[in-house]
Amino acid sequence: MEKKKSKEKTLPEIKEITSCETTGQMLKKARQDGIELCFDRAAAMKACPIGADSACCKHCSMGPCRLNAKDPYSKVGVCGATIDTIMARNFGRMIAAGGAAHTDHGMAMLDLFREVVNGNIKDYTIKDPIKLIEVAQSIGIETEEKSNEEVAKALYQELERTYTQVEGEIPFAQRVPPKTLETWRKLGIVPRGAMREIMEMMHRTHMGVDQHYENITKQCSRTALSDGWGGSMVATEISDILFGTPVPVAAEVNMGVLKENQVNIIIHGHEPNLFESMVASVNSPALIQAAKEAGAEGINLVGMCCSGLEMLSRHGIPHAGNFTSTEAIMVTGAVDAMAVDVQCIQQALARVAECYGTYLFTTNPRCHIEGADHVEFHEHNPNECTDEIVIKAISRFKSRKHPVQIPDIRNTGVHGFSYEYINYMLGGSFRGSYTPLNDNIINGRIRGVAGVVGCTNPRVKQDWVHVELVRELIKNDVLVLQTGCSQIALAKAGLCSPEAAYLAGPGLSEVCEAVGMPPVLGMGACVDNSRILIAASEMVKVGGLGETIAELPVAGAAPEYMSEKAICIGQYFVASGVYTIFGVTFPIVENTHFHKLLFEGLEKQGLGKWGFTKDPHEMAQKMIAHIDGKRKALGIDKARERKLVDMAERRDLA
Ligand code: NFS
Ligand code: SF4
Repeated sequence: MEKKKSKEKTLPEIKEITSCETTGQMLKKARQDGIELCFDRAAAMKACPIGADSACCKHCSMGPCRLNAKDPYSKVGVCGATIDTIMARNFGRMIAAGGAAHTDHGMAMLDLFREVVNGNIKDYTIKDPIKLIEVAQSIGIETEEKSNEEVAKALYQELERTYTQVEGEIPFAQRVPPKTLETWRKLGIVPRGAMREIMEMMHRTHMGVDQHYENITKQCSRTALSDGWGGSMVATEISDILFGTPVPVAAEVNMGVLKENQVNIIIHGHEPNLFESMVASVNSPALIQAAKEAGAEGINLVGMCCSGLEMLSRHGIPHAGNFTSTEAIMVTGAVDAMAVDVQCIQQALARVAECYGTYLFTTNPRCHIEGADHVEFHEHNPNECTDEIVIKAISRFKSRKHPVQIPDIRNTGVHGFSYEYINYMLGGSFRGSYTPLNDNIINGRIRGVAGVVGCTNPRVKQDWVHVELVRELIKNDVLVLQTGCSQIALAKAGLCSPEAAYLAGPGLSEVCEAVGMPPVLGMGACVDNSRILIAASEMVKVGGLGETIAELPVAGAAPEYMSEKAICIGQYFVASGVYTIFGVTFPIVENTHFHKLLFEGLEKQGLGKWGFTKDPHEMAQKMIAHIDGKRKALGIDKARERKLVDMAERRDLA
C-alpha cells in the first residue's frame, strides 16, 4: 500500500500530459482502475540521453560504443568512427526503416491493384477511373484509345519500378519540378527503386563502409525521396484509384463517436483495404441482425490513426483519436473489438485490451502481438476476416462485464482535401487550377503554406504543440495543410471546420470565407504527405513563385513526432526543398559537422533544411520568418505590406 502511494505521487498531473479532454478523462479512469498507459510509462522510463542524441553505435560487437555529446570530438568508437559518422549512420538507418514502412505499405497496395486488374481479386474494383487516367498520363503512359483495363495494366508495370528498378529514375520523378529535379541530378540523389535505395542505405551504414557523413547524407536523401515521391505516393495514388479520391466530407472526431448501445469496432492502423472490407461487414444485414439479437441498436465502426484518416477523408467515417489515445480509448469499456494491421500499434494495447475484456485482433502477417488474437486478412476473401471480427465483437457486446464510460465529446469538421479537390475548390469546375492559390499568395492575402503533420508523442503534452503551432500560423495568414495524427489534434480543437476561419488573420480568413473552406485543410494519412508534395509541384508549375520547391514560401513541421517514418518524411521534405522543423527532441548533437549539414548545408546545395524547437510559438515564428524570407526573395513581400482589401477585391475573390 505504502509503495503504491509513493508511486502515485510520482505520476505527472493529467493536465500536463494531454490537452485532449477525452484522453485526459480516460487517463484519470485508468489510474483509478490501476491501469498503466503510455504516458505513465514515459514518465517512468527516462529517455536515455546518449541515445536521444544519437551518440551511440551498436553496429558491431567491438562496441557498443558511446560518445560524449557534451564534448563530441573528444572520443571515437573502437573502429575510429567519429560522432558525425555515428550520427549520420543512425539517421540513415532511421530513414531506411521509416521508408521501408511506407514503401512496403505502398507495395501492398500495388499488389492489390495488380490482382484486381488481373481479375484475381473480385471484392475490390477501380472506383476512380478518372484518377487512373490522370495518374497514368502524369507519368507519360499513352491513354488514348485504350480501355481502362489496358491503362491499369500499363500503370501497374510502370509503378512496379518504384520498388524494383535497379538503375534510372523512378516514374514519379517526372512530377518533380524540372529545376528541382536538375538539382537532384547534380547531387546524384534522384532515387532508383526503393528496394535498391534501402538496401544500399543498410549496406553503407554497416560497420566499416561509408564513413563520411556528407556521403551518407546523400544516401539519406535518395532513400527518403524513394519514399516521398515513390512508395508513399504510390500508396496514395493507388488507394485513390481503388477506393476513391477524397472530396470534403463533414465528419465527427473524438472519443464521443463511440456509442454505448451499439457494438463498437475500432480499426487502427495504416492500410485502407482492411477498413474498406470492414465497412462491407458492418453493413451486412445478417451481421446487423445478429447485433440486434444480442441487444445492440446496431454496429458502430470508427477509425483511429492513419487508416482511420483515410476512411474519414474518403467516406466520412468517424475518427476516435490519434496515436496516444489508442490505449486510452479502451478504458471506456465500450470498445468491443479493435482490429489492427501495421504501424504505430503499441504492444501495450494487448494488456489494456485484456483488462477491459476488449478483443484485440491482429490481421496482417507482418504484425502479430503476443496476447492478441490473430485473424489473418486475405484480399482474395476479405470478409472472412472482417466478419469474424464483427461476430466476436457482438459476442463481447452481449457479455460486457465492464462499466461503460464514454466521454461525451464529438467535434465536427470537414476533411478530405485531396490535391485534386483543392484544384477544383479554388479554381472552380471549369478553370480548376492552383492559379488562385498562387495569386492569393502573391497578393499577400495568404502569406504562405505550412504542412503540419505527424505523430503525437507521450514525451510531450498530447496535441498541445500541434494546436498552439497551427493557431499561431493561421493567425498570421499561413494556410495549413495537415495529415496524420496532427490532423486529428486540430480536428478535436475545432480547427478543421469552416467556422474556424475567424481564428485566421484577415487575409486568410477572407479567402476561407469566400471559398467556404477551413483555414486548416486535412489531407489524410501520413502516406498522403505525398499530396502535399504534388500540391507544391503544382504551385511551382502554375508560376509566379519561383522555379523550384525550395523557392516557395512554404514550411513544414512535425511538432510531436516519434517514429522513424517521421524522420524519413522530414528528410524527403528537406530534400524536396522545404524547411522542416521537428519538436520533442532531435536525434543529433548540436555543434557537430553533421548537424550543421542538416540545418544549414543542405540549403546551400539548393535543397531545404532541418530545424528544431520544442516550443510551438518559436516554431511558428521560425516558419513565418522563413516564409517571409522566401517572399522577399521572390519580390512579393511588398504586395503583402501594401495589402488593402477593398470591395472590388472582395468581389474578385468570390
Ligand atoms: Ni504518421 Fe506517426 Fe502513426 Fe500515422 Fe500517427 S503516429 S508518422 S500519423 S498513426 S503514421
Ligand atoms: Fe563501435 Fe565502430 Fe562497432 Fe560502431 S561500428 S559499435 S563505433 S566499433
